[in-house]
Formats: sequence, structure tokens, C-alpha cells
Amino acid sequence: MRFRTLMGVAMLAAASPGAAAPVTTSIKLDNLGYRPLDPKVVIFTANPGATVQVRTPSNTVVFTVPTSGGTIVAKGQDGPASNDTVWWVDFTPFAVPGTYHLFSPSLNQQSYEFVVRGDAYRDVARAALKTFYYQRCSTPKPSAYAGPWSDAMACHLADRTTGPAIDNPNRGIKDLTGGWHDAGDYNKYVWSATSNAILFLLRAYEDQPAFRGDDLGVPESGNGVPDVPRQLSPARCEYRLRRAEIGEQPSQALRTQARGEAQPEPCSEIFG
Ligand SMILES: [Ca+2]
Ligand SMILES: [Zn+2]
Repeated sequence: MRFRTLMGVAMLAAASPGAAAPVTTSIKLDNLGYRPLDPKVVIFTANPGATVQVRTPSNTVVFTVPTSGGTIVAKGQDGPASNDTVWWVDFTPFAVPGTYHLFSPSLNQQSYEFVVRGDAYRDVARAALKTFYYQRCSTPKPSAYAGPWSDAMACHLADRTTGPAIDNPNRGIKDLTGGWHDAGDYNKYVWSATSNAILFLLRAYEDQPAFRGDDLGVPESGNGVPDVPRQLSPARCEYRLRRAEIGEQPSQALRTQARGEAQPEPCSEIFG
């Protein structure tokens, strides 16, 4: 009897528009969210049934696929990599900013919450940019900027007296302080890490006004100058050139210098 009562309560809860359904990882969506006019395709690895709803956190249905628009398409086997059987649920026409989850009445399961918002990617972009601060080598990182990852000591100051790399010409002792750690292993690479980072950061700065802010929370923030170029400070540029001088994957500019064809561009011409 007690069991039947509990079952009754459970069924009532499932039918109630105000009740939260279990969150399932069978609904794979962009947890960062979607900008209003972006394509919005969610991958189901369980059959979503005939309709999928977009709901607010209080479970108000604001859009139903495909009744209100969008499509549900069975895509079959996704191949040996996952062995999943997948369905694509496209709710692109829904473009009202807010916080939502998807709900499948057939599965009686819902997705994680996500946002539809013009700046849906703002936080992740800022976190990615801030990474370049945490990775700075040979400089203290006070808690005012680094929070729980602060480090009062400048790291790797022994790099001031770096000798030639193995199997490279001996060009003497070089000061290779500065630059960015590649990762938690503290290696510092020129070609794969620093050069690519400089290229991508400058491209973001050039193409996207959102990357021209002065409020990233780094020592150069709030000085009236966008933070992204300052992330690429002359110190980091000079580090790249110095490192190339001792033979590790020289940049194209330094290769041409080595052939006597041209001088490398001074850092001051790149960064002002
Ligand atoms: Ca600044
Ligand atoms: Zn370091």
C-alpha cells in the first residue's frame, strides 16, 4: 500500500509542469550556451520521442520542437568511436535570451541548464585570456590578480643565465626570463606556444571588439589601454626573439636574418 502511494506521488510529480525531471547526460548540448542567432543543435543519445521542449528553470514551456519550429532527426549509428545511436534536435529558431533546459516528455528527462544570450561565451573568453596572466614566467602574481593561484615569488629566475640548447650552436649565455609557461610543466616553447598565442591574440583583438576591454583583472587593467596587447608585452616578444637566437625553432623573421636577408622586426615596431 505504501509502495502504491509512493508510486502515485512519483507519477503525479512527473506529470506536474512545476516538477523537475532527472537530468540526463544522454542530452549533449553546449553547456556554455548559445547566442540568440546561432545554430542550436543538441545531440541526443537516447530517443527523444516526437517532441522536445525548451523550458525555463520553473518548467514553463517556451518552445516545442518541432511544433514551434526546428527539427528532430534520427541520425542512426555515430560510428565505432562512440557506438552511440544519435538524434539531432535543432531548436535554432528559438532566440529569446534567458536560462533554459531541454525536456523530453517521452524520456521524462531533462538536460543541464544553459543560457541563450548575446554574451554566452564572455566568461569562457575572459578565462582563456586570463590564462596568459597565470602562465607568465619570472614575475610574482599577487592575489589581487591571481586569487587562490597567487605566487609571491617570481619563478625561474635562473633562466637569466641560459646556455645553448643541446645540439644547437653555442651563442653564449642568454637571459631567457619572461615568456609564458606552456602548461603545468613550466616548459616554455617558442614556435608551438608563444608564436601561435601571439598570432591568435592579435587576431582576436583585431577582429572582435569584445577583446579590447581594459578590465581583465591583470596588472595592466584599468589603465585606459586594452589589456590584450599588454598581455603581449614587449618582454614576452623579446623573450621569443631571444629564445630564437639560441636556436630553438627560430621564427621566420630570424631565419631570414640568419641568411643575411633581413633584420627581424624589433618588438617596438610590433607593440609600439
Ligand atoms: Ca589595460
Ligand atoms: Zn616560470
